[in-house]
Amino acid sequence: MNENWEFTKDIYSIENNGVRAASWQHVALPHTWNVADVMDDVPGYFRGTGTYKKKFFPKKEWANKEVYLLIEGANQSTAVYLNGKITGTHTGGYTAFYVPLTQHLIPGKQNELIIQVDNSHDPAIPPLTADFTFYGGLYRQVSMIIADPVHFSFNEMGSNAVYISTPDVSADRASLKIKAVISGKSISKKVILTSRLYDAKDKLLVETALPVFPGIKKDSTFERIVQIPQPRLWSPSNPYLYRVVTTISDAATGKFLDEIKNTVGFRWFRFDGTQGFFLNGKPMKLMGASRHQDYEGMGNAFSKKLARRDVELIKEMGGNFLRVAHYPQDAAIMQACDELGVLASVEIPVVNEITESDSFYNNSMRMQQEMIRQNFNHPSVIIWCYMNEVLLRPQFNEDKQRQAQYFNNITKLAKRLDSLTRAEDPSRYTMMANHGAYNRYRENGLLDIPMIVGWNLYAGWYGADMKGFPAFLDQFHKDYPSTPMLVTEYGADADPRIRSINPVRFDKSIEYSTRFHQYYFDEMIKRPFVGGGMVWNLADFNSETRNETMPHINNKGLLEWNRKPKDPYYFYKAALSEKPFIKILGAGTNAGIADSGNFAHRRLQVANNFDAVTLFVNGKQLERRFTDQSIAEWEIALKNGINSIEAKASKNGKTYFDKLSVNLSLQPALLTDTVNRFEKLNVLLGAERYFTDDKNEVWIPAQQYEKGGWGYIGGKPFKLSSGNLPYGTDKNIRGTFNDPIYQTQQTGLSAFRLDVPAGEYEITMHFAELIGGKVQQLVYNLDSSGRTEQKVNRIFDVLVNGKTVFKDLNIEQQYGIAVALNRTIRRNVKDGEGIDITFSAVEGEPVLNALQVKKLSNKYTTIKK
Ligand code: GCB
Repeated sequence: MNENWEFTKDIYSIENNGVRAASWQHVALPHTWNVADVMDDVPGYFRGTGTYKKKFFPKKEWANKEVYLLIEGANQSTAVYLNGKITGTHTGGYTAFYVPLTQHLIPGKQNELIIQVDNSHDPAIPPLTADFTFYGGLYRQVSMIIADPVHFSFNEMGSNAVYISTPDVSADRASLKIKAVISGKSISKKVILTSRLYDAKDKLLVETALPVFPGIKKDSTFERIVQIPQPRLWSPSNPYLYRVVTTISDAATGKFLDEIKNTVGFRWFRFDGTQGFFLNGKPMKLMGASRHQDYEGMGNAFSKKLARRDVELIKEMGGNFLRVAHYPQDAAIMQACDELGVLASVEIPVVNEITESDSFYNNSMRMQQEMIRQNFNHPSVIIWCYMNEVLLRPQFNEDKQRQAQYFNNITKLAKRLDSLTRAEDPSRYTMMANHGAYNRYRENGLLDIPMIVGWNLYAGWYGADMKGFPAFLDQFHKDYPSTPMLVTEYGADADPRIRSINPVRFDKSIEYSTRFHQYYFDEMIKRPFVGGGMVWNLADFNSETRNETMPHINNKGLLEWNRKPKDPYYFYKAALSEKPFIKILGAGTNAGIADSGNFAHRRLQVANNFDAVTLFVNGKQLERRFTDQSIAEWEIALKNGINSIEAKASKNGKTYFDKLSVNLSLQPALLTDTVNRFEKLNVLLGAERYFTDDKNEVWIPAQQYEKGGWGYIGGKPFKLSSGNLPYGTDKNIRGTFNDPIYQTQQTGLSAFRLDVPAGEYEITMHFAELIGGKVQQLVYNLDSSGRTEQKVNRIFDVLVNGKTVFKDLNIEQQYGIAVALNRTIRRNVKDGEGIDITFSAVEGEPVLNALQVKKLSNKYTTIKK
């Protein structure tokens, strides 16, 4: 049912026969209506009702059947109408559900299906707030099921009504429990319920048959336990899957009525407070990442194949764990985990806060139950989680008594969810993922409820110092020595366009993030009591309310939004993969400033799992370096143009290598240099990072002017007085995708001078007013503390070689706050004249955010030797 739908966001009323829907658009499923508006500069995205409409032609024979729709995911409230009559509703955006159609179906005629999906904020439905986008739409597959009147139940919370468990598993024997729920308005005939177990080669191992007699209650449960000697065990290194096929057939005629196929894996596991995790009796550190269902250009609506690719990427990295966060995801993800051997936890989206209402409680409980039943048969799943950072946004801060009651209500809900989970599935562990406010969770009793305590830890990112991470782990373990723990999140933003030679926290550079991951990984490996760690996040993802260098995107991914690996991904591959691996990391940046010998210097890292690596730069062999924390490092010198880099290492007599070619555009230190002639320069003022823009231009940090060179004269880098940013702002700059060009600035400069040789030049100045206005309060934005910034008075003139370019420029008044402004001019420059951009204040301090200078021709050139 995925093709040929009509869709509208216009108001469409079923009762009034579709009155007012003005425009319909032809769409195919999966579909979301928020692909574009989550990326624009206008805050917010469409959160309302979308209507989907489809005509279909049920066959005449269906008159004797029961017909259902299976909707695998619709965010977040759904109502289904068939031929104008309501036939089903569902609440919650992340679990599948069946909708009965039989009652209003007209076989042998054209029927019309209308599905209305609403993604508006609803205080009764989790998630209420979160650091991800609540895309609306019918964003997973929809199918129609035509069933015999006697069938496996459709009333099992979206599950397939056959539950497989393995109550006892050892290397010698395993028990297999098959529980099936059979339905049928009236089972008027005797039927046979059969289950068959096949091995991976399709050999039938066990068959059970159970007669079911007429007159049983609707939705009756039947159970069978069988014993399997010497089972082949399921594990990440050998994800061996058996198959269980359960059928209903007519006892008299043998006619087949319904069939459900499941896979089954035999494994046993346990978590231990001091020794971590054990699978099939052997210790195993769980290492992997969390995943959001979100993809560049597609939002949450994409194919099962692409979903599966994410699990493959974890596997290729050497990971053995996926935290399916913060909500249940496409069935293809869980299937891939089973097949590829990736252990998993799954959770419901109770994130940040709760609503103290029965409806919120009930929705949460039902979501948890739907999640468990729908994912019950996956051997990869070992943990059910039900809350993430639920104390992040404590309500009632002004009324401590009321707040205590609110906390108490959270604890109550946690207890109910935990008991429900243990009752639904005694074979798995329960978990909550908490943020670093240790005492708040402890005092509210939340550390005593789940079987595993998960911690989302960001010391060295949101918290000042990375050392806070091991300190936190040790403290918790000291206080709760027998409680198993996982590091359910850790990560640092890495904007793939930003590089740094001296990385610092919050510069958003890839280099800082790689260092962060090396440190965290090492600290977890050192501590057996840490069951494992899940990087936040596998891939960059959309969070519409975020600002920062890449507005609307959380850049903590090991992969970019389109799944291109970043350096930290390769670090993990080196650290985790058992196969030999060697990879030269991004080589920093493709731009640099020459030293007197016409080379640019930088650090080069090679991720690898060898003891030592030899490096060749432009054919010259450098010193062999030992690998430390999966990375070997050198200081290298690169020349202008193409540089070839090769890294080599050997193991057991075999040599492995990786090659990288870096096309460096080298900036002469002296602009009069006749070897590296000045061609162009892109400079970020007030920044210490390198940035590659959407035209593939590389921007380098500014420097102070020295004779014969280039740079600013006077002023200082813009720095917010509050917050943690090393420089610049995290405001979204309107009118550009290249926010980092505008987010930093030199304030109070008197000039920017370039001692370029004679010629014709194009000069582009970039400005943005960075101060003023109300800054939105977002926990996740690095520096947006909900403050209102006082406007600054700033009026200045800009002259280039004595000629006025801006007179009385008042950026805020003329263009607005955080709006990109650029101006391009051309100038003929005489020999010895250079380019002199001067700033003179009328009021306040002049500013410059970025500058581009490009040589167009050598018109006035008189080259001096
Ligand atoms: C967290 C949240 C997650 C955020 C992440 C971040 O602790 O659980 O939803 O995306 O931090 O990047 O800030």
